[in-house]
Amino acid sequence: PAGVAYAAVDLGASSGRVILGTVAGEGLALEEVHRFPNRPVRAGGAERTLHWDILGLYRGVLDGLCAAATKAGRLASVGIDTWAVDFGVLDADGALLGNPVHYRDARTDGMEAEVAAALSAPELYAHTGLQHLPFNTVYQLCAARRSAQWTVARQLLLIPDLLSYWLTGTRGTEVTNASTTQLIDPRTRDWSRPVAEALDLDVSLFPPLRHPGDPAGELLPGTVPVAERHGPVPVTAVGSHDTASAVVGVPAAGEDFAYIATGTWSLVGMELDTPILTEESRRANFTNELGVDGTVRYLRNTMGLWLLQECLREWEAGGSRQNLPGLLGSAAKVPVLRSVVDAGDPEFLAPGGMVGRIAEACRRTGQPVPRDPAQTARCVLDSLALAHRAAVADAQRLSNREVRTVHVVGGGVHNELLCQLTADACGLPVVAGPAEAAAYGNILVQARAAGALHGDLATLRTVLGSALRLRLYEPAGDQRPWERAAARVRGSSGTT
Ligand code: LFR
Repeated sequence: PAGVAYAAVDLGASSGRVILGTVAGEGLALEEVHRFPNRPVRAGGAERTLHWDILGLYRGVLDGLCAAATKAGRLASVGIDTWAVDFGVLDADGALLGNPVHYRDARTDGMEAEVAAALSAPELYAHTGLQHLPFNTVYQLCAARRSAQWTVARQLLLIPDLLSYWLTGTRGTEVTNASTTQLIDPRTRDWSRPVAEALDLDVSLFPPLRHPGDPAGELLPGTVPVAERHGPVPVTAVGSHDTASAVVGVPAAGEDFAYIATGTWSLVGMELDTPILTEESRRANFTNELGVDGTVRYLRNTMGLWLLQECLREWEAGGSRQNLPGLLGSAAKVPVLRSVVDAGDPEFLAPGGMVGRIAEACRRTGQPVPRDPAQTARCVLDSLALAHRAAVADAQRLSNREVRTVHVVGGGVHNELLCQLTADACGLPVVAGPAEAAAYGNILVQARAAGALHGDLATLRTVLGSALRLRLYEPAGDQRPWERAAARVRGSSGTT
């Protein structure tokens, strides 16, 4: 294709993608060149730890970059974003010690108490502004330091930084993703020494911080041979937390918008200039993750399409595989808000037995128990819309800013029922798209670093506006059913 080409590596919890972005003038075109499954693996002795298959993922990255270089001719740069919080442990030779552990593994059980003994939850929040999630890196580190591997550990690399290290031989810690460790102070955007000291964690195990747009080395000779034909290929740091890149890829005009980055998770919130570290914000379980260009991603994690993915996996394993479009069609016919669960409840975090856990939550709260896949799917989607509503309302209240439009980006864009229910629940227009927001954000930051695009985030987003076909969902008028339904869920995730 004509124009300058950039490759975005975007790894989510269920699949990885390599996407080629071509910038010509002020225009931007994206093309997916490779997609591969991300299948966690449970292995080991008695513990049976849930791991990421990191070498399989790296293989997918290499194949994807090969496909991208073959297609583009010359790659101007490569950028990597993945899910957050997880890390690899390196020894003194720079070799990886074991497979990185999945954040859904049970090794963090009991770690909350250990951390709380050193630093109360309000203190931890006042320093880091991070939502309590049982898998935040601090809890994982408390578990990891008990392992035999830890005695020879010399360095920690977050997942995108680990892949970047293998591609380039250079090491750094990209700051948007570092902010999810719960070891960063969002005011200074640097490591929080008080937190590290209180928890006796050595933050110098992480290599120095780098920022979106910073150079992050060049592909090592021989890693992607076809890419080398035109000379060295730089790797550029992007918002390496996929959600940071996805927020850059929100095609918003102006400031009065909320975003919902949908996928395995629903990340619901607003883009702010400064963090909100109040006790009220902590109790509402809002997080202050760092965004690109000095922004703060003020948002709440809710469970997301994970709830449905797990049900689908279970039905398939039980021999009653569901076809997704058919299932969503049947779910659309189930009466709205028949039963709902709290999509923020950590009880839904671990894999396995999801259909039963959803049924049990309905039974416990005195609601009709879903009896078939359509009713279960509808319960999940209504529950997600309800969680979206609560988070959008809380974000406005806590930030004292009004939202006029809700942007839905990520995989959930393809789920029309979810988008419409979200508009209805929020009582606000929903603009859906792009599904590949993280790849868009990744490529916009690379292209700006290379000098092909200019300006702040708002300016970069205008490039998106012209490149995309977006879909608008107008809200149905009546908010009262959603208000009543909100009262039925326990609201451990914080509700209005
Ligand atoms: C989404 C995401 C979320 C993060 C979760 C775990 O892919 O990155 O932002 O909380 O995965 O890393």
